[in-house]
Amino acid sequence: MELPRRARGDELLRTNELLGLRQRLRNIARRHDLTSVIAYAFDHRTRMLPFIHADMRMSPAGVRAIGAAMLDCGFNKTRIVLQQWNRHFRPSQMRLDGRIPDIFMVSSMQIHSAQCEALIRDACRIDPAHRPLIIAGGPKTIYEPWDVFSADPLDPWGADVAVTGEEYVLLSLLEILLAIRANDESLRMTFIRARNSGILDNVPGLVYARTNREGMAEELVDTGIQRLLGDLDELPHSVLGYQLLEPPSRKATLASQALPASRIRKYSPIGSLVLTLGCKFSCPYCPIPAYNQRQYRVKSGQRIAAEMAQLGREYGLHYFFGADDNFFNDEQRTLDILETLAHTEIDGGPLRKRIRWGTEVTVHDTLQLREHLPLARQAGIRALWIGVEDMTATLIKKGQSVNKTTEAFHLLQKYGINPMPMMMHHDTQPLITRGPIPYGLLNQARLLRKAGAISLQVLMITPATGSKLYADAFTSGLAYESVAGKRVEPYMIDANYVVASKHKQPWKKQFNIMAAYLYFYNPLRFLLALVRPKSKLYLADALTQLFGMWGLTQTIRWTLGWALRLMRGNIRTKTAVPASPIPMCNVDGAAADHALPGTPLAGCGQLNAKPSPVAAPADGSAQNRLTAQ
Ligand code: B12
Ligand code: SF4
Repeated sequence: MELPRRARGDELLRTNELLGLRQRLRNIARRHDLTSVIAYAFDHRTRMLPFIHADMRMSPAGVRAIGAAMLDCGFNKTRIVLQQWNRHFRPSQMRLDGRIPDIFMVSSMQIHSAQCEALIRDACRIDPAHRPLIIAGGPKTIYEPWDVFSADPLDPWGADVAVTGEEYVLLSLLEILLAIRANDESLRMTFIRARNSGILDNVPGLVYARTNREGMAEELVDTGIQRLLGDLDELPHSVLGYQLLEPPSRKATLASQALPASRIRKYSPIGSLVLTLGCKFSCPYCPIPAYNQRQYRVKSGQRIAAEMAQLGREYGLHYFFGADDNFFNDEQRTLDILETLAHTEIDGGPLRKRIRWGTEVTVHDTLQLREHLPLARQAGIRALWIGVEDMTATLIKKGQSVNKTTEAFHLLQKYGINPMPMMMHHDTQPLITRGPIPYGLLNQARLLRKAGAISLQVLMITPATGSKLYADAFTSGLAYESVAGKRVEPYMIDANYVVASKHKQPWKKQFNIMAAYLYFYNPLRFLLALVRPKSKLYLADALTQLFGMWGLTQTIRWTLGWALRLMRGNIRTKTAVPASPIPMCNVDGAAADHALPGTPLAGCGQLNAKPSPVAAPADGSAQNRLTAQ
């Protein structure tokens, strides 16, 4: 089920709305000496192909963006902790500026939910009188905000609030809280007063709990779908987030200083950058168009050039990855960015000589832009990840075909850009086929390699939260509950595991993925890549082979056991959509925008429904009252 769309014409923030909010907060921030920690949840069991290097060596843009927004608004006592680098970090032991932080934020993808929950649980061990305000956000929370609240009275834990949106939502929440915060009051206490008064209901993009006397979430209030930032030039500069990274360590606590600028390149040599967001296609298994409210959002060429140049100057970063959904989506806007990057001069030389970058595009748009591909290369692009999915377009039609894909790959290779195909394996695709139509997975891997691919991504089609096909995958008996006694856990929903299939022998699908990778990444091909490389970039092909072989060992290590379980059978499928067990409603007591089918609504909106005016903070007893919330 996709996220609902806001009323037409009301999807985006007004021009300069984020700029205004940032300015207002800067004026308020001086009066509040806030400390905050932002953690990126990461489950190390997900370390395998196709992203075995990037997962550790590219610090995620989401937490950096949130950190940048905090710093930009004047909250400079902020630290970003990546579980990739700090797997023993314990929020219950964190101290920043010698004290327990005022705010603890967690960002998570769906596959890292177990770690997200563990982090929140650990933060909840802090005595309620000193507990930070706990805010959850990121791709998991955007689609399943209820999952950061406990439904079990015998096992209470949970975030105070889930943010289902971006920077603007978080900053709006902070603006409201700081406007009513009393001098000595903890921010969590301020939040509870604000929540109970109903003033948060005017901020679309939040989900908070109405609690009983024991502090248990009895119902969740969803303030609705966020308004999106249309002009991405209004975002705080990406250089800021890097200043806040916690140095890698094995400790549970935080270091006294953030990672120095001189060491950033060592740990995060690839800089992921938001350039554009959104996509014009409508693939039924993809949540991206609906999340973006069918809008296409962009940064200007000048802004992108300025960010890349400054990241190079300050941290020595030269390799970038655009966090785009489909960078070639809009011809005019793409050309604006490419022209600017190709012609910008910095420090007396062309920027394009100092930067190398890649991003995601489609076959269709690559061919549309065929005459501009030399410009793309001139602008520093050296690799493009292309959603080929299935070359024969049996799974999905988005303008690709065997000939078109081959043509697009040849063109890219000709102009010195590495085509990096992303394939989707599905129930009806065999491993290998004979005959004129290259329907089999290996047939396609072979064609793609011949056409110039130096890397390969093969994922099993898996229900994605927020996509059109999501709910149906559960009600139709496609999604597995458990296999041979082992439950499907969140870390396994990364499309590397076969966890949703109607195939009679699903283990074959699991082995097919391994076989395709083994076909593509192997010692023989490594040797060939040394003497007859596919890439014009020196050693790029051979090095990718080495990474691929290493990644494949990890893929086999993690998924072989699952394949064997699939062979044993005893597959139990899910019967219902994984919806919130806690009743959810919108601010008027009607069905919530983020609720999935099956979410209880009965009685929702009755509890504490009558907002109390913003109660004045109880002076001395304010902290004590917290224990009862
Ligand atoms: C770049 C990228 C990657 C990179 C890098 C990830 C990284 N470490 O940076 C790589 C290639 C490694 C990658 C891998 C995968 N990815 Co990926 N990736 C992306 C992509 C294209 C951009 C991410 C990004 O940087 N966005 C820009 C930032 C600014 O946006 P953001 O992270 O969403 O953060 C914003 C908000 O969410 C919010 N926010 C975020 N955190 C928090 C926290 C708080 C407290 C608050 C208030 C707000 C907040 O504010 C932020 C600023 O606007 C997104 C799609 C997209 N356009 O977002 C998919 C995406 C994140 N990936 C996705 C997936 C599924 C994967 C893989 C599982 C794919 C696979 N099968 O292998 C793997 C996982 C690997 C792993 N072990 O973690 C999904 C996640 C779906 C979900 N619901 O969790 C996404 C959303 C794509 C999709 N299908 O919609 N990915
Ligand atoms: S082309 Fe890619 S980003 Fe666009 S809808 Fe399809 S899968 Fe999603």
